[in-house]
Amino acid sequence: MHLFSVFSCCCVTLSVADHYQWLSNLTHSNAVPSSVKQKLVIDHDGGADDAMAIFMALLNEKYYNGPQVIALTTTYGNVGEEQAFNNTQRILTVADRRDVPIYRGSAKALIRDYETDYFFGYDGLGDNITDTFEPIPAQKDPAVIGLIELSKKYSGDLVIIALGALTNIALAMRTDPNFLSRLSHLYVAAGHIYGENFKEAEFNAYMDVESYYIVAQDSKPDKVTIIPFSQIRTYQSISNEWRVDVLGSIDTRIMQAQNQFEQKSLPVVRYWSLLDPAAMAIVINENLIVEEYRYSNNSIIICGDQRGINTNNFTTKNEANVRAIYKVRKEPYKQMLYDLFSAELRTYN
Ligand SMILES: [Ca+2]
Repeated sequence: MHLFSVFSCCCVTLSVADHYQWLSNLTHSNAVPSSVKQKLVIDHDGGADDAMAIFMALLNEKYYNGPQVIALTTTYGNVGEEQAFNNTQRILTVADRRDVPIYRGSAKALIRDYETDYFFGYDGLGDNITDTFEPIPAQKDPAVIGLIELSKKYSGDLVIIALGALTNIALAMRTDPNFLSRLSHLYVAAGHIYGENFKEAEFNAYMDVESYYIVAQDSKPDKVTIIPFSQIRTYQSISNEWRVDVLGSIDTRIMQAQNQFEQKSLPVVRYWSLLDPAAMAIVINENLIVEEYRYSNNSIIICGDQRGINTNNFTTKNEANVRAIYKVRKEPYKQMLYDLFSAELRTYN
C-alpha cells in the first residue's frame, strides 16, 4: 500500500476540508481499529521519541477508541529517571492528560550503568526552556509495584510497551512469576537483529544488558514481541523533509510541542527514523504496519567485548521465546502518524 503517496498526488485538487474528510475516511477504514477493552501502560525513558509515542497513544485513545492509557512508568536512558519523570509531566500537560497516573521506576541498571547519549538535548526534550507546567505528583508505589498491581487489576487486557532500559520490566517479571501470563501482551522496543549494518549494541538494550537478558529468558512467544531498531532503521527510514515539512506543519499544540522537543535532533539527521513512535504504531495497528515477523530464540550477550549484542535464532513457535518484528511498512506508518496528529483538526470540519 502507498497511502501517503496517494494523498500527495491528490493534494493539489482537494480543498483543505476535502483533505481532512478524505484522510478521515481513509483512517477509519484502514488505519486504526477500535480496541476499547484493552488498557495500555507505557514504560519510557523521557526522550523526544518517547514523547511522540505517548502522544500517539493518547490521540489514538481519544480519536479512534484505542486502548486506554492507564499509566506511564519512568525509566532512564535518553535522560536520567529524574528528568524522565519531569518530562512525563511536561508531555501530559501538553496533551491535556494530567489525569494519567505516573509511576516512577528504577533510576539505575541492575548491575552496570552507562552514560546517557543526550541525543534529544540535555533535558531529552530539545532543551526548550520556555514551557512551564504545574507539577503532577507521582503515584506512591514505585513502577514495579504499579506494573504488577495493574496486571492484576486488568488481567488479560493489559498491554505494556517498553521504550527504554528494561529494568522495571525485568524486576516486575522476577518479583511476580505470574506477571507476564496476566498481560495481554508485552512489546519491547529494544535491540538489533545483528547484521552487516548493525554490528553494535542497540541503545535501549545496552542501557541495562542484564535486564534485557532476564526479560528474554522469561519470555513466551505468544506474550512478548521484540521490536528491533535495526528493522525500523532498515524499512522505515523517512526523509527529514517529510518529518519537518509535512508532519511538522500540522498546526496543533501537540505537534508544535513535538517539533520543539525534536529541535536538537532534527537538524543533525538526514533520515528520520525513531524507534519509539515506530513501535507505538505497531501496538496501535500491527496488521497495518507489520509485513513480517519471525519466531526467535532471542537473547543478549552479557560477557566480553560483544556485551549488549543481541542474538537471534529464527525457529518455530514451539522453540522460540519471542516474536521478533522483521519487516515493517513505511507508507502506512507515515499515514498513521499524519492521521493521528491531525485528528483534532478534523473534528472541526
Ligand atoms: Ca525511549
